[in-house]
Amino acid sequence: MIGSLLILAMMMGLILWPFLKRHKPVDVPEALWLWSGGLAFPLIVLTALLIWGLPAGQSMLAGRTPPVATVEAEAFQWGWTFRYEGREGDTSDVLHIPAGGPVDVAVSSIDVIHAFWAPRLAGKVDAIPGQTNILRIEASEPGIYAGQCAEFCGLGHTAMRFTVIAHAPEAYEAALSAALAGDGGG
Ligand SMILES: [Cu+2]
Repeated sequence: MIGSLLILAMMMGLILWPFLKRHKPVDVPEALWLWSGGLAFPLIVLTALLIWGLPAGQSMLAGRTPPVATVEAEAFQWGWTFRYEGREGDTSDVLHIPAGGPVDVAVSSIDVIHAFWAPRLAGKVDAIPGQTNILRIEASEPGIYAGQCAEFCGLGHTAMRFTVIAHAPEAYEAALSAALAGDGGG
């Protein structure tokens, strides 16, 4: 954010430069503009972003530390079915996780491409038919977090929301059992 604001300010400065300067314009050789502004500058900026971005992206994927829970998120037109490792049944449009540790979500789809996205818990990952993508999410505090399909998937796309409920770790198993038993899969 700060970097892009600095670049924006620099570009605005360059645009304003000819209007503010009353004296004879400085003749900058074209080759200098081309090599510095067109090649060197973007190369430095993009390399810096890549160095920062690769580990940031990697941390979204299942890491080396074992997760505290593993769940499945199956997308369909237009909703979500969540299943839990070692448990019978499922929940619809509400995902229960323990707070305070990484949770691996195995994301897939039964029809078209969707995307799993709970903005406050992680980045987004595509839900692709015939393929399972693992996304690591984490809620530092117990609470209710909003989720949304993030890939246009048809007329019901905008309403394809879900909720992630993060429970205190000691209350998780009981809360999950209640949710799985509660409404027979709803
Ligand atoms: Cu969608």
